[in-house]
Amino acid sequence: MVSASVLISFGTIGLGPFRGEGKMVTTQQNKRQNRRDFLKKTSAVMIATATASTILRASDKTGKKNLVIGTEDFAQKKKNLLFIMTDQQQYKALSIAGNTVLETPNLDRLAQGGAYFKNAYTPMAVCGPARSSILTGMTVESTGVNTNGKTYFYQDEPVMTTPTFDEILTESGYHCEYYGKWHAMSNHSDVYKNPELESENGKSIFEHGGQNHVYMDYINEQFPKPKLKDGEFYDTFVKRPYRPDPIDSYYGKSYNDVKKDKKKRRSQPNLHGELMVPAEHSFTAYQAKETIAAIERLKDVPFSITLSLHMPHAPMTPTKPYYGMYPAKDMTPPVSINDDMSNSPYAKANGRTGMPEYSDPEKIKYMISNYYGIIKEIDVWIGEILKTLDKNGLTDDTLIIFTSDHGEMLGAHGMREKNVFYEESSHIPLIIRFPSEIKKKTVVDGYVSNVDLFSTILDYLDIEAHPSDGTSLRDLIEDKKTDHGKYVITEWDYRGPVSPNYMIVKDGWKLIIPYTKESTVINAMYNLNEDPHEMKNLLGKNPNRADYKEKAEELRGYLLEWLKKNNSKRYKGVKKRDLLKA
Ligand SMILES: [Ca+2]
Repeated sequence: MVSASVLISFGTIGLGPFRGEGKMVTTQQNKRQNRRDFLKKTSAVMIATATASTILRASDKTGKKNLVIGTEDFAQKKKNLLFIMTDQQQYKALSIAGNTVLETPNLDRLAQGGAYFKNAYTPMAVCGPARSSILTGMTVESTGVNTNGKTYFYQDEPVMTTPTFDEILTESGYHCEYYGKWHAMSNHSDVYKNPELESENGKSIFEHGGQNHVYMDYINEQFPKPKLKDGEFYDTFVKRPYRPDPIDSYYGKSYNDVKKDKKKRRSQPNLHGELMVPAEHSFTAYQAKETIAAIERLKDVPFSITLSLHMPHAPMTPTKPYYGMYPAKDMTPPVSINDDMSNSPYAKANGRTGMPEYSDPEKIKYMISNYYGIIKEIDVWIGEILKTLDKNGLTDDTLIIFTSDHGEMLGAHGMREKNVFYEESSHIPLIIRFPSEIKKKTVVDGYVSNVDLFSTILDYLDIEAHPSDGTSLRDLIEDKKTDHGKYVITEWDYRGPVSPNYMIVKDGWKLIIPYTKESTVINAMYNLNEDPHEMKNLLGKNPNRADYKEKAEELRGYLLEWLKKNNSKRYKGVKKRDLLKA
């Protein structure tokens, strides 16, 4: 255990600072003011922690300030955490997962040096809810973060009211830094001690778009905005030129053609093509370099560093050499791209009916090519990060977790993005390496959720267990006899029972249902062992659905067990649902 001298009461940490502060504040300015007030309040807590023991300090980049980076007692422990999360990486987008096109040798090496999870799923297939659950080890129903809107400075009701793993690690003497996308409640971010916490325009890296502002400061200095050449447009994300691919609606158009289109907002998922930025200055390169610098700077103190990469989330605009590295003509469209969806609860999901380019087998090849290029770039940078740990003698004692918040449909069922229970969206990569404690080449078949990561981190770093809805993955990693891993549940509660709300997978069977008796959303069950592309719904309108009642009831039984364990208010609705309803 950690020296008692560095422990203080949890007190205010983790509880919404805005609770009981009266009516909702809506303007950005007021939100910022609230954030600053909160930071002032909590800095008093930090000082109380720091004076409790002999303090280790380091200089920041400029050498101007002293950063409190831990205590002497604690530094002896030398167990670190490096948490790497990509955004929107589907399970199959790794060569170790059997992808025969995309090559990810560094991620494969990471997996072979520890535990590789074949059946890891997101808590909920969208950013904010997934990230809030990962950080706190709580289900989506427990955090209350069931939409992306309930993040950053949300104040309508208390959400995400329990501490994150980094808040607990900070209490235990760890130095925590965070690089990349946040997308959770900002009141949990004051534990991070990055040398730079704001962009030049005063945006915190923990507010909406914060990391992008910091990157813009960087790229404006390194690679000023060039003039457009013929056939190029500005990427609305990094404000640099890109050349669209045939899947992009600007393909083959001139700047004058699209000028009148200006009112039509083109968001990140609409952009596909080659980004005209040198590879060494890409967003991924920038975020990876920040992380490498943090490792170098913190090598002598117990650290928790998170690298939360924006990619391979849209825009699908890799730079050269990653653009074209996997030529579009050689890509294979997903088997389910032309699924007729006649018996799917997702017939209209993700605006698929209005976006025919994602069910076009020729056009989707460009998206796959770019997606793979972007992941190849990530893999190269993971290699650089692993080298940095090796070089500094940190490999054995650094727990590395690599995962993604959710997947990407990439044309499966004629869809892009996530938000659904199909494998491409809900099944994610998970690798855990810790050479001093986890055997090489461990493969875990059990079903797990990223809700389990919180307990796993505390367990491997020898921090006292803390209440959560998850369970440490150590039992599965060490192949202990356990019920853990028998099944996994993913939630979806964005707009109530107008879409399926629960997914349970057990023994390759997947049940997908809404959480009320009344919902008109059709039930679905897929046998992934025989139907891996989820094209044959055995329930819903299937005339033989009664043949599958027993299997569907078995899965619902386990779902009810899980809901009961978590004191879910959805228990009764799920129990009453008619599984044979057409
Ligand atoms: Ca995401």
